[in-house]
Amino acid sequence: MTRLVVVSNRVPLPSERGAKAGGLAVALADALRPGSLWFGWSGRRTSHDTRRTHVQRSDGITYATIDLTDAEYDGFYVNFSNGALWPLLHFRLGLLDFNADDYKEYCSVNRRYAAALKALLQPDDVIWVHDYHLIPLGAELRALGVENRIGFFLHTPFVPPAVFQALPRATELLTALCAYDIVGFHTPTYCKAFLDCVTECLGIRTGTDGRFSFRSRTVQAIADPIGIDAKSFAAKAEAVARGKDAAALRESLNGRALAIGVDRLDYSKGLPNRFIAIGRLLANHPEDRRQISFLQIAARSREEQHAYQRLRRELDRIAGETNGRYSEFDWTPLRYMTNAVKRDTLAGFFRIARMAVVTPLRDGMNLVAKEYVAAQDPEDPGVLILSRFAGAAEEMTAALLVNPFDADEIAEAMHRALTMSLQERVERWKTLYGVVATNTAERFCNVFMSYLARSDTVAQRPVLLRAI
Ligand code: GDG
Repeated sequence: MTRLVVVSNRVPLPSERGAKAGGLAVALADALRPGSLWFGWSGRRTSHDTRRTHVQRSDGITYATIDLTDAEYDGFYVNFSNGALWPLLHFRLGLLDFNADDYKEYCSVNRRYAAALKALLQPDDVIWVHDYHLIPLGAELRALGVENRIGFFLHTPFVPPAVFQALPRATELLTALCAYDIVGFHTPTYCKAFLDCVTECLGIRTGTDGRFSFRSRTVQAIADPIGIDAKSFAAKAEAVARGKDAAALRESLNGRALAIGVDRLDYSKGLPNRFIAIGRLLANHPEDRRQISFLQIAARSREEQHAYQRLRRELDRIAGETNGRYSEFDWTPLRYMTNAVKRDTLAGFFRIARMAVVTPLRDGMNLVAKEYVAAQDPEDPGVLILSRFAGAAEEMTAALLVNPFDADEIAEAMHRALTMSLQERVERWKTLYGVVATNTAERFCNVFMSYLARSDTVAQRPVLLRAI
């Protein structure tokens, strides 16, 4: 029987589950049936190269991990993946920091992953590689003679040729992507941007069905939006909203409407503009003062990078200014915390919130938008304010869509959410819930797996190049 091998940069080991269940682990829960293998980095750094693969089993799933040396961690993970690829793929060329040695380390770690993984592979395995850290992995496996079906899914946006070509070695990376059988993206827009890059940078004609031939191999590009398990998230939210933490939050609101933002502390998430928008709301609509309390949970991430340190300082400043200016002795407009909150607790908080403000400058998909909708009380749902530049906006058109660069537009959407009739809230929510309950995590996995599994029917399947 075919075995699924999932590869991601960081493997969430069963022993570490708890406070922070990553979106990837949750999304793949359905695909990872007993018998599957999950391979990647252990999260451990060592001062010297051990070249050991650690293997452990839990609930029938095998977890195989390797450690990275400090030099590999810096060059591969911090500098090239997060310092060059992440800003590039989020249209932030001003933050792109390319260094040829880091790129070398990136390629060399991918080579190491390939060698360690090859030793674990069986002939019928299908391999599903995740995210921008591992773009060259497929080509490295091919170079070692691996002929299994290999798919790649990118969790970030993909950029048009004019942006992509700003990266030194862009063509090498694009060529590496063509070593996969399937290349998946969240939205038709990213899928098209990739095909445009293939045509423009590699001079290859691509079909309207997302297929093209490259060096005797057929590559299939697809759009396959990631989702959540909406029903179980809704049930969790309903239960947790009756619990202790939710009661404490509700009590602290004193009858005011809660606006919530939940993001990794990342410059792609548009947090400074969101904080400025809160000030604009209070300035432009004095009648809304004391009616709203904004809670921003922004769990710290990638703290070793300067761009993230600068972001924290900027947010501290704007939050301080806004609260200094508008707070009253018994009301603070903005609560801002950088500690992570438990996933279950978050679900309850989402249910209490009258609106969620999800305004990334760019985002591959944005699962928070989907979680917020799933968590709502169908009788009295809150309002989703969503950036046009989140992948989720291509599906969630019944949200209040805003330009995240325009603080006044975000402020107006917040005012509209505060004053929206119950009927409009219910109508919008019903449409949004329909999307979230249809495009689930299970569907995401099934669609990708149907392309990845070698079968004669693959050729006849409809290719998801249209918006869903
Ligand atoms: C990447 C892409 C794409 C957040 N704070 C806490 C916490 N979270 C959870 C959220 C959500 C997940 O983390 C974040 O997912 P997002 O999709 O919003 O964003 P990224 O982390 O940037 O994810 C993104 C995603 O991959 C999947 O393909 O959608 O575009 O950038 O589930 O709820 N969870 C807990 N505590 C927190 O404080 N437990």
